[in-house]
Amino acid sequence: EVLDEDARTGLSVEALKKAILNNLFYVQGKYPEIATRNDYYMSLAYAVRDRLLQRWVASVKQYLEGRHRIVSYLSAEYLLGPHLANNLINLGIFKEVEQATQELGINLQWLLDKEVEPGLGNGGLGRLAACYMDSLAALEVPAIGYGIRYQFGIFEQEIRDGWQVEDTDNWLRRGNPWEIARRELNYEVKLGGYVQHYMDRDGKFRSNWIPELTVKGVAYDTPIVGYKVNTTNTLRLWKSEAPKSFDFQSFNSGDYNNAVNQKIICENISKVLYPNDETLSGKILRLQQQYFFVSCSLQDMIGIHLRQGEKIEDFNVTFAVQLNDTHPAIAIAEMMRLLVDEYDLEWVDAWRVTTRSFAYTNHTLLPEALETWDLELFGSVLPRHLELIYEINRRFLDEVTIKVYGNHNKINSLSIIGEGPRKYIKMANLACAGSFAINGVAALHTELLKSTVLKDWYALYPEKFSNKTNGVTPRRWLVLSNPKLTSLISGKIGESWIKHLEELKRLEAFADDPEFQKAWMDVKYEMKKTLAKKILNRTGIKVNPDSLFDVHVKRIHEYKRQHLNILHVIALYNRIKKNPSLEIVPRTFIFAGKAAPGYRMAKLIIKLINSVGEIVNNDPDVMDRLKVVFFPNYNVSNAQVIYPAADLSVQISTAGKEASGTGNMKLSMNGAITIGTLDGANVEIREAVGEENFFLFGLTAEEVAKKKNEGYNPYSYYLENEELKLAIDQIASGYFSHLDDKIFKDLVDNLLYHDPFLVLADFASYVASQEQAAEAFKDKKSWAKMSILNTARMGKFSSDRSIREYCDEIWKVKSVPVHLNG
Ligand code: 26M
Repeated sequence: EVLDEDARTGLSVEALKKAILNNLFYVQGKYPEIATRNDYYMSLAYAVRDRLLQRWVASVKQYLEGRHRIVSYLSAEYLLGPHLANNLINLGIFKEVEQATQELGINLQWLLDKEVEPGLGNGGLGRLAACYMDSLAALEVPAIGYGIRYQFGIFEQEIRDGWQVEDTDNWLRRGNPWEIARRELNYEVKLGGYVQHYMDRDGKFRSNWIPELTVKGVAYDTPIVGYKVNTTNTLRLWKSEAPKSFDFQSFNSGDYNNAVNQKIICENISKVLYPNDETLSGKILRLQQQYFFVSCSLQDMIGIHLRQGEKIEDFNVTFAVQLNDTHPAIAIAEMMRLLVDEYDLEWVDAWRVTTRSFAYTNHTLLPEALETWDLELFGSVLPRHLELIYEINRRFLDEVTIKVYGNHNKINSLSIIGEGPRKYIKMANLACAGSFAINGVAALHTELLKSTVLKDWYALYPEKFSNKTNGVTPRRWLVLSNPKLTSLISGKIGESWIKHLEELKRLEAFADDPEFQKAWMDVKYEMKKTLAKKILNRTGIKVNPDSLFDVHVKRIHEYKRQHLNILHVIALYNRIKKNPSLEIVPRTFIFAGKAAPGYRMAKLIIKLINSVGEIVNNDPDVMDRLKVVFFPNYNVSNAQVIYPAADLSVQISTAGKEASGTGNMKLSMNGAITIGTLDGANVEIREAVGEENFFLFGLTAEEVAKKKNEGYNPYSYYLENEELKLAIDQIASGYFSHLDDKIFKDLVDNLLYHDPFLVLADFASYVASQEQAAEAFKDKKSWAKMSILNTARMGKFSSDRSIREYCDEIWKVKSVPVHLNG
C-alpha cells in the first residue's frame, strides 16, 4: 500500500490524535503552542475528511463497476447544517474523537462550535433535501444530490430595536474543508440570445441557439456518509464562472471594462440564495440560477451514463431524477433540448426518455407560491426552451383535448402556457406533463392536491399520483442534538432504533415506569437549562427552566400564524393584570424564525413579538410567570439546541395551508407535545401518538374552505370575544409600542377586515386548547408519560421510511452495499 493507512484512515484514538497533529502541521502550518481554535477545527475536519474519502472512493468505484440505477435529486436548496459532528456520528467515531481531543488538551465542543454552517436553503424544503441525502446514504442507495454552491446562503438575522435586520452569510470566509473543487469537471451553459432555424444537408430541420452569454459551471463535491455504513454519496454543487475563452476575446478587442463586467455577470449567477420561501418575485437572475444548475446537472448525468457505455435512449435506466418542487422543472425542457438538438433523437423518442426519467414533488398549495414565469422574460433568457415548451404544450394539448371532450376550462387549466393580459409559463404544469410520478408531502396535502390545484391532472393521470409523507433524520435530530436522551433510550432498548426508528415503540413499555419518567424529565430539564443559558447569552432575557417551554420556531409567515400565538400571550398577560394573584402555570414563549426581507407583514409580526415581550418581560405584576423570547437567527445549529428543550410544540397553521411541516416531527421526536391544527403532517402525527397525547384545536381544512366560501367576517369574532377584543385594541392603541398607534395599524386592519388565515376564527379554540395544555403540565407524571409516548410513536417520521417509499414506489432503486478493500 502506498497510502499511509493508519494516519489517514485509522479510527482508533491514537490514529485520530496523530492525524489531528499531522494536519495541524501539514495543513495549517502550526504547532500546538500557537494554534488557534480554528486551526484545531480545520485539523480535525481534515482528519475526518480523510476517513470519508476512503469510503467515498470505494462508493464511486462500486457504483461505476456494476450497473445500478442512481437517484438524482435536483434541488435549488440544501439546508445542511454543520457537517463535523454529523460525520463523527455517521462514521461512529464521536467517542473516539472526544477522547482524542481531550488527550490533546482541547474541548471537542469548542471545535464543533467553530464550524460556520452551510445555510444553502430557506427552510423546510431545503432541510428536507438534506435529511433525504442522509437517509439515501444510510440506506446504501446510490445517489447524487445536485444543486447550487451559493457563495452567500440564507441571510443572518439580527434583531435591532425589535426589528429584523439582515446581514450577509459569508459562510466560506474561512474556507470549507468539506468540499472538493473539481476544476476539471465543468460544463458550459448558454443564456439569452436567439435561435436560428435551418435545414441541414439531409433535409432535417435544425435549431441553432446563438447565446448572448455563456457561463461555466464548476463542480464542488461534498461527501455524504451514511450512518455506520461505508456508502458515501456525493452532493455536487455548481459554482458559476466565466469561461476561459471569454476574457481572452474581450481583452483582445481591448474592451477591458466589458471583460470585467461580463466576468462579474457570470459569477453573479451562483452568488446568493434568494431568501423567499413560498413567494415568487419573477427575477431574471432566479430563472438563470435554476437553468444554470439544471443544465450542468443534466450534462453531468448524460456524461456519466454514456461513459458507462450505454445508449442515450436508455438514460432513464441509469437515472431516476427527482424534482424538488418546480425550481428545477426547467430540466424537462432542457432534457428535450439536449436529446433533440444535441443528440439528434426524434421528438417522440426524446419525449419517451424524458417522461420516464423525471418525478415531481409538490411542496405547497399556496397559490402565490406556484411558480410562473412571464413568457417574454422567459424567452429572453431561454429562447430555445420557449420554442420547445410551445411544442411540448401543443402535442400535449392535442392529446388531452380528446380526453376532456374539448372542455375549454380544463384545457386552460392544463395548459403549460397561461393567457391573460400577459402570457406566462406554468412550471407546475410543465413538471406534471414531463413526469411519470407526482407526489405530495403529507397525506392531507396529497388529497388536497388531487382535489384542488392538480384536480384536472389527477382526473387524467390518477396512476401518476401518490403520497410520500415527509420524514426527518433521527441521526441529526435526536442522536446529535439530544445525546442525553439518546443514551437514556439506548440504555433501555439498545441502539438499533437509530437505523430502524419504528423500534422506538419498545419505549412504550416504560411510559408508566416512575423511575424512567423521572430520568426522562431530568434530561428534558437539563436541555431546558442549556437553552436558558443560550437565551440569556443571545437576548439578555432570564428564563425559568421550570416554566413550560412553549416553542414556535419556523419561517415567519401569516399562514403559520405566529400572530395567533402572540394574541394568546397577550390574553394571558391581561388575565394576570386583571387578577395579579392568579394561579397560572409559568410559561416561556419561545419564538424563532426569519422573515423574507421583502415581506412587510412578516417583519411586522417579528416586531410585534418583541414589543409584547418588552412589556410582558418587564412588568413587575407578571412576577416572571410569563416570558416572551425571540431567539435570533434561527438556523440548523440553533434548532439543534431548541428542539430538545421544548415542552409544547406549536403547530398552528391555518388548516390546509402547511403542506407537511417537519419541525413538528423533530419536536415530537424530542418529547415535546404538539398543540396544533389538523394540517399537513400534524394529522398523521396525532394519529401516531394518539389523540390523548396531542392538543387539537381549530377549524378543519374543509371548514376553512366552507367559511371562506360563505363570506368570512373576522370583525364579528372580534366583537364577540372580550379577550380577543382587548388584545387587539391594545396592539392598535400602542400599549406595547410606547403609545405609537401607527406601527401595527396595517397588521390590525388586516386582521379585522381581511384575516386571510382565519386567526380570529381560531382564537377562542386555541386559548381553550392552551388551557388544557397548561392543566396537563401540572401533572408531572402524566406529562412525562405523554412525552415518552410522543417519542416512542414517532418511528414513522424517520426520513429513512420516506426514502424507502420513494425507492420502492417511484424510483425503483435498490441498495448497493459498499465494501472497503482490506
Ligand atoms: C421561490 C421563488 C423564488 C425564490 C425562492 C422560492 C422558494 C424557495 C423555497 C419557494 C418556496 C420554497 O420553499 C417552500 C417550502 O419550504 N415548503 C415547505 O416544504 C416542506 C418540505 O416538504 C414542508 O414541510 C412545508 O410544509 C412546506 O411549507
